[in-house]
Amino acid sequence: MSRLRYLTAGESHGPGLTAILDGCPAGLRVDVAGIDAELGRRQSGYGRGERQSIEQDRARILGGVRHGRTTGAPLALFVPNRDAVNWGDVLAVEPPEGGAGAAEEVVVPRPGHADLGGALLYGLDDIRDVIERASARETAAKVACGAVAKALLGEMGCTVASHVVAIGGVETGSGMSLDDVDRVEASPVRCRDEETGRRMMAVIDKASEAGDTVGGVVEVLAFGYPPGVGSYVQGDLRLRSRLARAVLSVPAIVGVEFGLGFAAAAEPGSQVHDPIVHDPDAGYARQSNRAGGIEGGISTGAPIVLRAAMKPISTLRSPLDSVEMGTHLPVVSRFERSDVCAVPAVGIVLEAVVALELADAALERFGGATASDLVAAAGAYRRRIRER
Ligand code: EPS
Repeated sequence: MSRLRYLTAGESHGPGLTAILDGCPAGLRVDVAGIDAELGRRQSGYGRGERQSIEQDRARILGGVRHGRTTGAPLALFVPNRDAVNWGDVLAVEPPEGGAGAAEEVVVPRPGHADLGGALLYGLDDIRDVIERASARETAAKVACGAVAKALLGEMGCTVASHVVAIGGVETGSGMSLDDVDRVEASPVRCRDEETGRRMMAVIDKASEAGDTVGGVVEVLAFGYPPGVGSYVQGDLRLRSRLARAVLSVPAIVGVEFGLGFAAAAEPGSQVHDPIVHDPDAGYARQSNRAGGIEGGISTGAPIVLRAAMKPISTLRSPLDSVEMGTHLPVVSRFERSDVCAVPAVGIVLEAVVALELADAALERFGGATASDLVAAAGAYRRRIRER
């Protein structure tokens, strides 16, 4: 069903990450600097670990773009790992000299990670194989694909943005406009309120001193998304179900809510639903946007608003109890270089997966072998519903 789909491959400390983005219409302007800008945003943020000072993520486009425009062919994207040179033969494709076991094996799973489940699932003696692919490094490939989806949405007048609304229990209110974007981007924790941002940084510092980690909540908004995308006729076509799956595909995301979200469960219906109005020029609209831009699984044309909760990073400098695989002896878990807080960074990843899903859903609704076909069909739909 999917029109725009992507797959990623690659390990955290291998040569790099590869992504294939299939189904992008032809004629879309794609510049590598735009993709790199998104990759740079993902690397920044207060609370990130040492790895980000090694990497300066840059994408190479290996297919699907010619003279600055997509051709309709699949895009092939590659983001090299600068850190790969520091890992010698650990990730070598060929068996190491001295046979298996020449590189030190990881046998103690870290609680909260994919380590134990992955080693059991794939019958692995060395947890390194799990760590490498389960690492959030993979999200760089998602962001590279998301940058292209954002460019496509941009053609339709749609902008996807995000801001951090909570870190480690320090919260600010939800809601943002495009006027807030510069303020958010200037904040080390991507919080639009400076004072709250300082308190968020203090919480991160405190966790760092304690050898601990902190999670938080990010709000993602899509402004200018066309109405009429998604459907109620099958559950998997509902725009919320599609977006929820996309958001929950990001490592460490444990919850998602739309519009009023969980708060709606405590309010009477009169305080939850958005009264409908009609303007002869603008057509149908809502007096408020408590639904978060989606009703009956269909976009309303109001901003799409969702929030995602990220659990604290599982790798702790003061580790939790674990068990050595094979011997079953109780041990404390091992420490693998990590972040204290990746909430600001996950906002960029969430923007990417939301943009990919919204672009895919729009392509399903409006079709188009070229970017301009898509824009024309979305415009025709807007005109049709205005006249109803
Ligand atoms: C990350 C790269 C990783 C981690 C982090 C995120 O690099 P390394 O393992 O070399 O330090 O810093 O990943 C995790 C915390 C995790 O749990 O996977 C990145 O590029 O985002």
